[in-house]
Amino acid sequence: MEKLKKRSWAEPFKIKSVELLKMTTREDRERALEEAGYNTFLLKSEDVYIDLLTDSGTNAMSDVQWAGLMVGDEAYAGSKNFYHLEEKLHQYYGYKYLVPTHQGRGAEHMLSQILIKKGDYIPGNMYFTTTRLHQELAGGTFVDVIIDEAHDPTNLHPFKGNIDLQKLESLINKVGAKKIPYVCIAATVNMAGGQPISMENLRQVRELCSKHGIKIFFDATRAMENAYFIKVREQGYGNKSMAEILREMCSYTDGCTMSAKKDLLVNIGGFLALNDYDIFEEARNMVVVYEGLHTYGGLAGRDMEAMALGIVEAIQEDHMKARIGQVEYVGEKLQSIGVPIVLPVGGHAIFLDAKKFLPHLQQIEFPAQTLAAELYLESGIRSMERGIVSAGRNKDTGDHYYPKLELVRLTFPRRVYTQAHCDVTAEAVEAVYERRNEIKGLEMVYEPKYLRFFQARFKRKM
Ligand code: PLI
Repeated sequence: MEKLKKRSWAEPFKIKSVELLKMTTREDRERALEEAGYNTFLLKSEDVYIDLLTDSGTNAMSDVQWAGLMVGDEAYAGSKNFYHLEEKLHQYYGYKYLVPTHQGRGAEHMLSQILIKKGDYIPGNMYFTTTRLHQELAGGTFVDVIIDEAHDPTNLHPFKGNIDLQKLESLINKVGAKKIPYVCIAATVNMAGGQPISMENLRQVRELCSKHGIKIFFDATRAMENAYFIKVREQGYGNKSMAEILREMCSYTDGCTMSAKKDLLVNIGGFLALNDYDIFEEARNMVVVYEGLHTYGGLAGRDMEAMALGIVEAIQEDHMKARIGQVEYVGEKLQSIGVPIVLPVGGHAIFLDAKKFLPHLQQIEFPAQTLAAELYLESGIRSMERGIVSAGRNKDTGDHYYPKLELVRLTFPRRVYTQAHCDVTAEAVEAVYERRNEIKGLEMVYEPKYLRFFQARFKRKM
């Protein structure tokens, strides 16, 4: 008898409830795609088989979190769930003050409005769509100071989310520290392919910023995934717990914005966390205008309870091993059949390199948008464009940004899909890859003013 040589691991949960999926035909999908203007954001969810659009708010909550909904304290003011969430924030992230928000961009809005003045610069490790827009709406200019390796899909640097200290320092020398209200550090870096930042780099950025009196705000949306990468990749952290690593990461920053819809295993929610009392005071004033009272910030008590419980579940190492392990599993499959993807495989998603996948298309023919549409047509799998459409236009010149990375993101919701779904996904990508030479590009026929990727419409080029 042949021996099984390897010891596998599996998810640290079992399935208690399932949601049935609708299967569609190619004709159904052709019709749905046309109606959606070749934009996967505009598809109806019921027309989707495996939904890899995003890991945002699409997580499966545990039975304990669902039970937590029943102990939601829906008082207008002073809900006990707010205090529970505050306790978990102190315990795991270490920040002093909490302002809940309906989701991440609510926190980004307040932070940007409070700290950014017209003419300011906000350096960051690659842009994120909503983060940069809020910085710009507040009168600031985002400056990308991520290391060059992050823009190269094949570079195997283990921490492609790192900040290039020389780029940061020359910006400080050029515009002056007074024009830089804060450095915005994302962990992991979504647009770079879910790439982590190292602890060493965080520490160095802290030193540099402290020297110039510049604050650091953390986009902690996927910081726990980043903590896992530090644990498995960075020297000296292998024996530290995820909780210790997360606390140390946060200790180099002055506060964070959080979209709890990712790491924290909930369907809605976010917060702004701060150490500075004066900024907190401003945010606490502002939140009542835009989100809701400072003890609920646009959330129901039950949402805050699910989030508090989610923090504790998400920080578990076995959870993170399975979460990131699933993404790596798909990455290995695609690599083995030669499909071009961003390497190393990131925390939350596989990113197909659309420039290499469809080299016959110009960037202005929207290769990533095209590829996302083709994958849906092939299989009912929904993915997301992360290229020229997402990058938008330069606010001063009105020209398209032409990002080096032209990617399609296959994003894995936490605790939702099985290994068989992963196999089906890899096979569908392979089928599109085999007919890649016949694929034609798209033309944009409707372009919204803000965050155009959500609602833009396209048609096939003849
Ligand atoms: O979607 P929000 O407003 O809860 O969060 C905005 C947001 C902020 N930072 C980062 C790194 C994000 O990834 C993020 C949202 N991301 C989405 C929706 C995504 O699909 O990746």
